[in-house]
Amino acid sequence: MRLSHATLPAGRLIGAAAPERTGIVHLGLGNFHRAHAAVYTAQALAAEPGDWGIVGVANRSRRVVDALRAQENLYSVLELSPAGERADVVDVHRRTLVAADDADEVVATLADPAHRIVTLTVSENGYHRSARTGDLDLDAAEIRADLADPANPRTTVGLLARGLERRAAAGGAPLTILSCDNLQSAGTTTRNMVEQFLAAAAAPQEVLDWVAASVTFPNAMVDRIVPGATDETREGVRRLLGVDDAAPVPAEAFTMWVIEDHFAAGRPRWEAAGAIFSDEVEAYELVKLRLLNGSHSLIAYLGALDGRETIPASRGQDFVEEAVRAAIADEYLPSIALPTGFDADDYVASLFTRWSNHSLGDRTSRVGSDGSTKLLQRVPEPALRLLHQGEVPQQMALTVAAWICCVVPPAGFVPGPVADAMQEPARARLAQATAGAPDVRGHVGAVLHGGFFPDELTAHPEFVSRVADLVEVIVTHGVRAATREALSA
Ligand code: CS2
Repeated sequence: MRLSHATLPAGRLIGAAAPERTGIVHLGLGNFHRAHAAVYTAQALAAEPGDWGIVGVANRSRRVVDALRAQENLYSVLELSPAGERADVVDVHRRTLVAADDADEVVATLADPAHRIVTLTVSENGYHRSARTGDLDLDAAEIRADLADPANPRTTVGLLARGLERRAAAGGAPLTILSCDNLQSAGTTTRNMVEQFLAAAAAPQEVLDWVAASVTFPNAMVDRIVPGATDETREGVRRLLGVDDAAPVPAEAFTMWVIEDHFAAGRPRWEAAGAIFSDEVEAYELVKLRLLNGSHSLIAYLGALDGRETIPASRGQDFVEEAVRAAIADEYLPSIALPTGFDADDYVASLFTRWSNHSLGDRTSRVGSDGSTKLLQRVPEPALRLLHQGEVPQQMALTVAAWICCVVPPAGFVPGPVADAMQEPARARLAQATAGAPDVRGHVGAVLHGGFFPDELTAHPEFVSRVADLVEVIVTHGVRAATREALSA
């Protein structure tokens, strides 16, 4: 029996018997959005009805859009924890689109003054930020294509910029663009990318002035571990709700959203759903990006090289736990000015519990995917802080070394099936950069000097050389030996 309003069991619906009006356009209809901001919005609407339904825009894939359309835009979130499981159905999407199929409709939707907030979950990779300079990557083929063809933007930054141009021309109703990705200074970064695109597109000065005056880009910290759906997710929903859901999302119970209250045209009462409005968002972002995400990358790459398929299985290895504890205590935590009243010990303890969630079974290959853009948000800044003090960040060097061994292994090294399952959009460029490297050290140098990391970081030979040492140990003696070496340095 397919999921629909008529078939779902009573009491399991989150949302409001809402009007079909939509105040929010969301770009990136993936799992994270559906288990995070969409749930907060549905709960906020249940607490205080309003015009905040969501137009959900998938980047390329029709799969989720087709599935949602076939089930009245409903889907379930299957919460998995050692304490048990529960499923709820989210009713907040009113319309869905696929950007790649209908860019013009997406641009028109962004320009429509009925829409007052645009939320984004397009992943670190979706912002086209240069690894070397931190500015918009004007050399990226997709950005060049969007600049050349204003009528048919394909990138998120291009869609936003063209949507803003059209909105300005249509009277310039104020708008909030709220990034919900794991980016440092997520709002400010998004503003920079969009403004740099508009400048490169030679947008009229009035448009740039209007964006500066009437479009806000609040920073935000987002947090919930959301793996990919599997057959077990669908079976779990069937068992708990008695319906077939073609677009369910598994998630942990924990969820957190800290947002700057800087909205140009109103917002849902997300605090009714537990969101925190704060002036210290950038501190929360750093806590999350470094303690959780930075450690997560280390768990993923060490675990993959040790043959561990899941995050809990990797985290359960003593050598991984020791490396992560050292990374947090010696390298990440000292780099952060904590938010007022924030208890770091409690937070770290809760992270180890969350990473131990075998019921959720989050995969090392998921967390290890897209490392070329994720690591940039997690490693360079805290690493530079230590390098400036004359110290070499051992665990961060290990993170980068293990990433290299997973996604661009030196000749003759076989990282294994878990690493092979990691998606890495830069794989081809990485292979090209390292082709012909004479030895392991040359291979590592080619990656680190190949434009994949900020120049400021790779200008430190002691860092580059430490990464090379650790890659050499991984390929000759294995990842456990390399971790022992990084821990004893
Ligand atoms: C993970 C995140 O994919 C990753 O690299 O670290 O998706 C992580 O699960 C979330 O940020 C948790 O909020």
